[in-house]
Amino acid sequence: MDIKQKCAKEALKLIPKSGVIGLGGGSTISYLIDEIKENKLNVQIVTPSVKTKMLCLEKELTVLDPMAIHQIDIAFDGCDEVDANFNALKSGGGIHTREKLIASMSKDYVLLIDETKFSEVLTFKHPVVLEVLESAISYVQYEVLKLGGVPVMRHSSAKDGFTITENGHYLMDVTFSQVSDIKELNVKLNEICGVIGTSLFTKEVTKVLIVDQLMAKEC
Ligand code: ABF
Repeated sequence: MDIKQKCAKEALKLIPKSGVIGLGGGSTISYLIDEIKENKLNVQIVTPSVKTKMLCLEKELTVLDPMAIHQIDIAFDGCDEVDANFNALKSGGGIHTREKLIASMSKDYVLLIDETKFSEVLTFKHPVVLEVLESAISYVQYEVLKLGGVPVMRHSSAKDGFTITENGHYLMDVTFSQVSDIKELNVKLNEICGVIGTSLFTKEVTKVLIVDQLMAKEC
């Protein structure tokens, strides 16, 4: 069995029999959707991801608009890297602003990973991605350089130009070679005018499921 599938099977055990749950994007979440369908769970799903929404609708699962929701009991998501203090980078998908909204609404936000994605302290081998307002691109690049980051605009391909998010904004991949205070960095990035959201999650994650090992944040 695929390791992500195994992780999804374990995640299923955390889902209540009914109610509203959050599902993010990524391949592990796709497996979790299969499990929810197969096990006939009577849940309503709220998701930041168009792909996840489509997969759910294809399986005739109920999908709610996040606009109608202000609280979720439990939400599941993938990530690129998470550390022992539950700081996480969710840089690959480019939908982190909407993912963070679902995470913020959720009492429990569980990351589903394999052990290659876990580190004692975030290594920042993945960039911090900023969703940026078009007119602020230059200004944000300038401010990010002052914080020691190296900004590169994300391209869908050289021909197509910059990647545009589902919110109509741009993605800036910012590489940091050294980060002394992760939370402070996130505060500073969020303070830059024109930054809509960062892919660095410093306070939302409450649990991490490493295949079949559940870690919970101490409150
Ligand atoms: C997403 O989850 C992105 O941050 C990341 O690229 C992705 C990885 O998840 P998986 O390994 O399950 O595909 O939210």
